[in-house]
Amino acid sequence: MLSLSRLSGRIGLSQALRELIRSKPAFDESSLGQLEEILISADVGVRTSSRLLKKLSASLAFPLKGKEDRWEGVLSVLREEMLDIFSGRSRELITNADGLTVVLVVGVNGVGKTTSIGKLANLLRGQGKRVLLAAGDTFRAGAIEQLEIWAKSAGVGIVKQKYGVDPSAVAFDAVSACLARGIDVLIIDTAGRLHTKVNLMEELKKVKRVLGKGVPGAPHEILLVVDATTGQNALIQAKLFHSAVGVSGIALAKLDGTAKGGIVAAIEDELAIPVKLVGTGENLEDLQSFDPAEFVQALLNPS
Ligand SMILES: Nc1nc2c(ncn2[C@@H]2O[C@H](COP(=O)(O)OP(=O)(O)OP(=O)(O)O)[C@@H](O)[C@H]2O)c(=O)[nH]1
Ligand SMILES: [Mg+2]
Repeated sequence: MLSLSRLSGRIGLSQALRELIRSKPAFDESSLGQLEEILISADVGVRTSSRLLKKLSASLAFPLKGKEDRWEGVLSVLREEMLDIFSGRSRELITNADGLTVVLVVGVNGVGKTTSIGKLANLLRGQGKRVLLAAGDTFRAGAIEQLEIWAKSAGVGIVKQKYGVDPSAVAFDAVSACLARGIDVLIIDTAGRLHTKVNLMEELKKVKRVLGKGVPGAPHEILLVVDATTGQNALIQAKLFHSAVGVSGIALAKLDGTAKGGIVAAIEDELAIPVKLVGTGENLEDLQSFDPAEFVQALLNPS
């Protein structure tokens, strides 16, 4: 598994920082603009980059004098502000203390929902939880079989119906099955949908309503999967899914496939939705809890 700290050498921001520092060891006012460019090209986003830059300008008095390690000072201000962006949000999966926890997984096509569900089921089962998956994607050919393969690999059960069935019927059945079998966590797969398609968003709202009728407070977690390689587009998806169904956590898939990764900071800064899980590969074990300290270190580590 690729750990977050091992990502550091591959993240564009840290590479670009290294080059900038090498070419220009003294930090001056023009370095601010160069830094901003680097942040934006690493997907940190315009708004969040300007927040970081503002903080930096406010804490540095130009011209900087004396110190040999001025970049160190700059980086420590950046790290601190970046950590502040991630502070104050719980990254634990929300669980239902009174019984069955229901996790609804949503997102646009192909971002990594089904794969992340398989990995999450494995993670939870490893923690001793009894997990069941529901094949709520009754639309895409092969989706049910794909989830069955993941269920088998993770060693958990699955509830499925035929293709074309209303996903909220699958969700309702799955809840009944979980209650009958004393399951701890139900994870529901859904079909990929464009965040701009109103009728498909309505379908998700219906799944949510039906779940709430089956178990009080369900779905306890609405996990939006976004693809780290799509950059700023992930931000738009998160905004629209959040306004439609209320996203409680983000799983950032394919972080291994991008040299950027700054999108995590943009999502948290602009939307205040916690990134809870990070996918770093296609295998069962390639999912980890998101650790902001480790991530910021990887992002802003020029050595
Ligand atoms: N490298 C890498 N690939 C991933 C990761 N997560 C998912 N994938 C790959 O992304 C592709 C799509 O994954 P799926 O899990 O089928 O995505 P989905 O969102 O369920 O897709 P739809 O159901 O069609 O909307 C597959 O080829 C996965 O192997 C990841 O963290 N890293
Ligand atoms: Mg899928």
